[in-house]
Amino acid sequence: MLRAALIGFPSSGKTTLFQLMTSAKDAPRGKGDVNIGISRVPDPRLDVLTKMYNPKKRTPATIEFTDLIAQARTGAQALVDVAGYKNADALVHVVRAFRDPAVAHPSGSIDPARDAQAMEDELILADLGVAERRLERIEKDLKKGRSSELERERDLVQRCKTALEEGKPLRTLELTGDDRKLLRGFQFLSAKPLLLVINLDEDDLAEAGSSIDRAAAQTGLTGFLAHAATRAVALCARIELEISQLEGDDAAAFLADLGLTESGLDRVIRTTYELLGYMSFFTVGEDECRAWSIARETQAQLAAGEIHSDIQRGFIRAEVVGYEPLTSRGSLAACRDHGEVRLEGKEYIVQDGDIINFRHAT
Ligand SMILES: Nc1nc2c(ncn2[C@@H]2O[C@H](COP(=O)(O)OP(=O)(O)O)[C@@H](O)[C@H]2O)c(=O)[nH]1
Ligand SMILES: [Mg+2]
Repeated sequence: MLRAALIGFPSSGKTTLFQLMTSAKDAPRGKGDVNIGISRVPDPRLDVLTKMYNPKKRTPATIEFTDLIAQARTGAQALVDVAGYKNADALVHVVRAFRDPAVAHPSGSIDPARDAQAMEDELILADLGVAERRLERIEKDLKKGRSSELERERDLVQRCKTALEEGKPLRTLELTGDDRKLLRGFQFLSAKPLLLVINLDEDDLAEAGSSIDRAAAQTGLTGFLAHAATRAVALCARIELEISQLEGDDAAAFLADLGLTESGLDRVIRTTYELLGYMSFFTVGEDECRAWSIARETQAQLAAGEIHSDIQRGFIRAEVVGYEPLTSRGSLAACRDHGEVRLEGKEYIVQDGDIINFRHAT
C-alpha cells in the first residue's frame, strides 16, 4: 500500500482534508497518535472501462493517508517520533493561506511562505542530525580499516550533509539509483517526495482558478516552489467541504463556475500518486474492472504479482492491449481482429493504461 503522511502547522486544514479525501466508509483506523484512511485514486480511464464492461465490481487504485490526531508533535518531530508516520512514501504538506480570523494561527499571522519554509527547515534539520551521526560512525569504522564500500557511503552522506547545510532539501539532489538504494535505510525526510497543498482563502479561489502559478503568486509561494523542487495543488478546504455535499452534476457545475474541471481533493490524491512514481494497469471483465498500482518500469511478471503470487509464479504470457485501441474499438475481440492484442513475455515493461490478461499455469 502506498502511504502518504499529512504534515503542516496546527489549523492549516489537514484534518478537514483528510476526512474529505478518505471516505467515511473506510472508517478511520490506526494506532495511538494517527488516523489512517484510504483514498481512491481518481482515474477517468477506469470510468470508461467500467461503462464498457458493466462489471459487478469497480476497484480503483488506492493510497493510504495518515493524519495526526493530537497536535502535541507537529512537523518533522512527528515524522521522527510517531509510529505510522515514519515510513511514509510521500509527504503532503498543507499550508494555510485562508485568512478567517475565527481560526487562530499558532504564529499569530497568515504567511504561507514563512510557514512552508519553516516546515522545510524542520525536515532539513532532522536530516542533518541523521547525516552527522552516520558520518561520525563511518569515520570511526574507517579508522579500523579501509573499505571502499564505506568510503563510497561516506562521500554520499557527506554530499547530503553539504546540501542540507546549504538549506537544500535532499529531494533536489541528483542521485543515481544506487545512491538512492544506499540512502533508503536512513529514511531522510527531505528526500521524500513532497506535495505542497495551498489551502487558499474562500475569496481567492476564483481568481486562482486552475492556475497553480496564479495561486502561488497570490500566496507568495512562487519562490519557495522553485527552490523546493516540489509540486503543488491549490484548493480551499472549506469550499471542498461544500462541493462534497453536492450531487455529481451540481458539483461539476460548481467547479466549472470556479474555472475547474476536477475537485481539489481529487487533484491532491492524483498528484500524490504521480509524485510517488506510480502508474496503473487494468484488468477488465464482467466480474470486475480494476486498476492496479505499479512503479514505473515494472516488468510484466512482477506486475502479475500485484494480483496474486500464484500468477507471478506460474506466469506464461501477458495478453496486452493499450487503453486507446481498446476504448476506440469498443471490445477486445475487435482489437484481436486488428492484431492489437499483443502477447508479451515476463520482461515486458508494463505501460501506463495497459489492459492485461495474464496467462498462467496453475
Ligand atoms: N475559513 C476556512 N476555515 C478552514 C479552512 N480549512 C480549514 N478551516 C478551519 O480551520 C480549523 C482547523 O482545521 P483542521 O482541519 O482541524 O486543521 P489541522 O489542525 O491542520 O488538522 C477548523 O475549524 C476548520 O474548519 C478553509 O479553507 N477556510
Ligand atoms: Mg488535525
